[in-house]
Amino acid sequence: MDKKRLRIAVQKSGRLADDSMSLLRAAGLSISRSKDGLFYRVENLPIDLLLVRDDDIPRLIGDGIVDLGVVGRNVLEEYNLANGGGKTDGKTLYCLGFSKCRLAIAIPERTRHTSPKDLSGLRIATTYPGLLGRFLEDEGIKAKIVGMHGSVEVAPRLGVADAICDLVATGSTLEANGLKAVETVLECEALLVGTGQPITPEKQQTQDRLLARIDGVLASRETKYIMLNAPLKALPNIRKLLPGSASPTVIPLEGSADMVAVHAVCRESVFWETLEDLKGAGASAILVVPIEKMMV
Ligand code: PRT
Ligand code: ZN
Repeated sequence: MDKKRLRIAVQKSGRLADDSMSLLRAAGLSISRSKDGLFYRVENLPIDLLLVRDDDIPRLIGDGIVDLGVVGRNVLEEYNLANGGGKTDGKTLYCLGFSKCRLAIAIPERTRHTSPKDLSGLRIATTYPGLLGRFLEDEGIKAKIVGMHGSVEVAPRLGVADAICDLVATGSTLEANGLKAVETVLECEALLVGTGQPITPEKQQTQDRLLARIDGVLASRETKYIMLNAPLKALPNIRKLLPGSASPTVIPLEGSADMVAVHAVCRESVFWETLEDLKGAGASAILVVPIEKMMV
């Protein structure tokens, strides 16, 4: 691979893969597949993508093989803990908001649980011994960590453990195995991670450009453009109701001296309740439209 090209590791297939590629495409990267499926070359920017298993991403970043990576907080923090925490730890640049889940401790449904202390003396099966160990230490609990490589949810039924510590999204896997989540160890989502180390000026320039675009993509996902008509006298109230918008544009309406059009970029979600409140305050012809791209 060319040393002048920025390298980004993304998951080859799995829960992070599609959203990672969509984010990069939304940032304007035109990506073409290679024959071996390991590298993707970006045609319009000096960037190469490395398609790997998610567990390898923190090491690739730590070893400086790639400059950036998209990985779950659970995988990054577990790696950092296993490696003693230090200079080669990946540094989080952005929380990307997808692949959300939590690392939780779960016990059989019928077992009583009122506080973390109830976990004392239990055997807890997990593929995250570092994160579980930190949680137990922080809570002052003595429990046995049973390291597993997968299918942790069956451990209690097999008699290998009394509890598990695993990722939970909808909770249906726990339910299917007669388990209930009782403690949260870590809230997780996909992260954009960098090396925290200096890179060549060419790569830095590419990285800065990419990060500015990712910033724009993330901001535009939350942001909406609102347009409405309002009586001039209702303007102070309407301004207060517009979520996350500091200075809306107010435009006179042709042929009606006491009505104006208000246009605003709202940096927070716009709910039906907000629209109802705006209407209640006198607004009419309210339009909420998504923003495709933005650069601030
Ligand atoms: O092949 P590779 O090693 O790259 O992928 P992988 O199989 O190790 O990981 P993958 O693709 O399953 O998950 C990648 C990342 O997605 C994880 O590291 C998390 O950060 C995030 N993520 C989000 C999840 C889940 N949601 C999730 N539900 N990772 C795993 N699960 C599993 C969980 O382990 C459990 O078995 O799904 C089950 C629970 O789901 P619910 O919906 O039944 O609660
Ligand atoms: Zn994995």
